[in-house]
Amino acid sequence: MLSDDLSSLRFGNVDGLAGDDIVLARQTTGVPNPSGTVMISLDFRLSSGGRAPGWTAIESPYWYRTKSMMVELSVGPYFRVPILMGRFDTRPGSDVFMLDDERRANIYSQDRGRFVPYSSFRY
Ligand SMILES: [Ca+2]
Repeated sequence: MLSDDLSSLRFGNVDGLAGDDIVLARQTTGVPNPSGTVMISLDFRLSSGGRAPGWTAIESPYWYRTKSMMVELSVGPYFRVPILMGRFDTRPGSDVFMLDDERRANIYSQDRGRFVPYSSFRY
């Protein structure tokens, strides 16, 4: 039985091996402390071809958001980080596209092995 929320799953051929892969993106948003700072973390995992018996950790980016940033960005403390799959560059395989808390794009591709900035301006 699958115990994870299906909205945390994305599909694409990230690893370049036959078959679409399942990418799990589990977001955790902490409770704001008295000064209004909150930690947001994402746990990205991949199941190659959707067949692997377990998940392979991709990357677990995290950041802290302050109260002033929430006001500036007009987002609440519990917003979900937008995550998409697709081909966003010329490198092989699907990329994982993520907008961070400053609404800047980052993409992950298998050959880079980590998220890298994809935009200079906020979306
Ligand atoms: Ca694959």
